[in-house]
Amino acid sequence: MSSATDPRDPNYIASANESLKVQQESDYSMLGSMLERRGIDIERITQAVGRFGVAIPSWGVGTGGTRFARFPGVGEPRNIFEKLEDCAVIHRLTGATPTVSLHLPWDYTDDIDGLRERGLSLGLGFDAVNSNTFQDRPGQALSYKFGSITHTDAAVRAQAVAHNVDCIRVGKILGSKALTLWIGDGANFPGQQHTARAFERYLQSAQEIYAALPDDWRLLIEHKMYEPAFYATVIQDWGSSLLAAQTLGPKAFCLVDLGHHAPNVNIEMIVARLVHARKLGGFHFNDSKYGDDDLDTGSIDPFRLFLIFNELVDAELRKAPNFQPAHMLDQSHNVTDPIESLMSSAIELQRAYAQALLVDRAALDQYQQDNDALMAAQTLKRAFTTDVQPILAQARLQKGAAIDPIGSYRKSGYRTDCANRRPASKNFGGGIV
Ligand SMILES: [Mn+2]
Repeated sequence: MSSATDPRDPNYIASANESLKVQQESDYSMLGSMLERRGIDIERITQAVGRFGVAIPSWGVGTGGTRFARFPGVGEPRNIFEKLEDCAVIHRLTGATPTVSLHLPWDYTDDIDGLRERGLSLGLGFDAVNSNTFQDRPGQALSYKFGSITHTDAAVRAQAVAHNVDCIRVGKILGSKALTLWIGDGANFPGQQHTARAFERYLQSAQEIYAALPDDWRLLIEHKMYEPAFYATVIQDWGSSLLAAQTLGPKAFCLVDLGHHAPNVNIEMIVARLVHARKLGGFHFNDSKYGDDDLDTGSIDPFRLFLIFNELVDAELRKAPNFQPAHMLDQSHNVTDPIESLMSSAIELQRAYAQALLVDRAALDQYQQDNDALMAAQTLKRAFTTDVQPILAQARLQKGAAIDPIGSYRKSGYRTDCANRRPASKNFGGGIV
């Protein structure tokens, strides 16, 4: 496409920002005055927001689906190289998504070096590699129908371990520093699986994967309450995840996918406990109403997202040991343009972060000390209800990203351009995790 309409072109973004700049400066200055009266330096918050980054899941740029159907959009990326192109658009417009999280085998290519180079040339790095032993690949020797690294058959376990070790190999070439391990293993019926032995087999297999990790890598253990196993899963909750991480060693951490809990579970409390245990490895951000809905981050319960970030900022400020959580999105986009959903989600994370930075922590401490429940809650609400939009836009403007990412993207015609040069493929793989 021509550089005049290419959303990846700095000149395009600069010209899209031109008409919005005056209003933005005015809004930012007004918010700056309001925050100053609360003893907050707006520029400090803007700088912190500008440093915040979240990884785009490679599978997120394609339309997802449900177990009923998938309704593909136009101009969808057909391979990992095209997915990177879309990720670059998201990053150029938001300035918030510098890395991509790959999923193997969906993203396998014979040209891993070329992939790294392509990422570099687009200004993208590679975050955690996600292994997949929850489905069979064509031509695969043994099936994962009854489990992978916890399977009763040692040969199936060995095959699944080997796949994870191969993910580490690919990740090393790309510059990744983490492997995310989520398994679909579990049982659909009471009695189907010996629950204790299945967990022991998990630890044994995970130990083999752990042994293949380079010293500067992390193993991120992702728990999930149910699905695809509907009675019990082997790594069902943060307790199982923490037990596994503590058993495996210092490179093993727990990953919290917001959708992988029962409704109403207090996720911010789980985050606080994992910070305490020095085992919070990272997040898969999304939102949900009923289960693992994989809806856009912040679309259903932005207050919960804020409360999670409140714990993260608290840990950051008190310099909690081993605290370097990875931020990744993990969503399925069924009715929206995935690029728009991912941009909006990255911005929602920055919003929650900015709001959490606004919490008057000295006041909160005192209210907690005095058992003043009402004022403690009000202190959080005051931060949460502050409209930080001008801060988010300013952070983007300072980085050469778009004041209005979605508006600028729509005007660019990027999707139409993709539709012309990426004819629909019938072979586009899965997108639900
Ligand atoms: Mn996940």
